[in-house]
Amino acid sequence: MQNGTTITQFIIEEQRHIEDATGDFTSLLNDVVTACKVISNDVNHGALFGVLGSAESENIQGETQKKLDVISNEVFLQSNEWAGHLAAMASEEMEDVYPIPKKYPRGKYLLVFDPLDGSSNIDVNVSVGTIFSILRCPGECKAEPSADAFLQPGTEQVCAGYALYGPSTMLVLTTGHGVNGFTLDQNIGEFILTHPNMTIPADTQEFAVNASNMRFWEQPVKRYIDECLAGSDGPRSKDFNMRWIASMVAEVHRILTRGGIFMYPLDEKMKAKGLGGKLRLLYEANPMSMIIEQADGAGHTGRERILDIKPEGLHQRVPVILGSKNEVEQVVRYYQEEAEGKAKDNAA
Ligand code: AHM
Ligand code: MG
Repeated sequence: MQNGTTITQFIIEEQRHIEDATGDFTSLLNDVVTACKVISNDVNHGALFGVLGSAESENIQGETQKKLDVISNEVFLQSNEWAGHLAAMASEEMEDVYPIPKKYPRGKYLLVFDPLDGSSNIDVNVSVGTIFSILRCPGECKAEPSADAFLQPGTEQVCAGYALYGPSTMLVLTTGHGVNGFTLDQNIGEFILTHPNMTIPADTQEFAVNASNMRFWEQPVKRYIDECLAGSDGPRSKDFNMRWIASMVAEVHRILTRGGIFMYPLDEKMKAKGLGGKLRLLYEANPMSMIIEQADGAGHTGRERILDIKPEGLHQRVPVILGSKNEVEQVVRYYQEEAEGKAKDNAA
């Protein structure tokens, strides 16, 4: 087999064109990649390593943690705390910011991650993943950063990526210059560039949504899905296919590969609980939206572009509608039409 481009080589070559690059970012990404390899190994060995099942704890969201959620979180912290590139980390599995321990130097970046997304799938041996986002620490981060340092809109992300632990392990990455996918060669322990310049077709005939929530959906989402289900006899004049893996990384990866629309919209059940959505802005919606937009897709809540949201909390939840551009725009149009209709009714 011919030698491929390793992820390290790819990142170094990409960073070479950036003036003032110190090598810090390249080195940080290397540590993130190492963490993903370790998690991949744990996930692959599953029951053999005794890592399946629940831990006896809950995370900040009140969700029961899986053993692998806790292990993956630890792996990420340990891999990334020592090298001096980070000022702090934050994760789905920790209520507060994780400051870099005093024995290590503090750097200029912030790392925020969901160490094992879709972990309800882990015990049934279905794909899961890690999602991460890198931000610059605002100011010079002389003092220990608080949660406020992380509350930057998604447009400020320096890098976003995910690792997918599926039939093969993949890492998909953007630094704002397109999206590239790498496959882990288990024999040599390296991620090799296998999916250069990933792009999403603007049109699609495939949607992903948890349809068990249908009775709680807002009217624009109901309208969109009803029209998809009506198929070639309905207003869309084409038949749609449906997928739901309940693993956002696997879902986004499918969309990057063959197009589609993914939705976890706001619904009445969430509103009644005072929640802004199901998925978390900083370590799920933002990194995935950056990747999707960089691949020519779109990421929206129905009411605003996800990357424009000014975050208010570390674990803030938002509605997510992302994927093929024309389909996302169709849903957004339905939201606009509903808002205009309501405005007219109020004026009458
Ligand atoms: P998690 O971060 O607790 O794993 O939850 C996020 C996951 C997403 O990967 C997936 O899209 C969604 O939750 C599935 O939700 P549901 O169980 O309602 O289908
Ligand atoms: Mg998650």
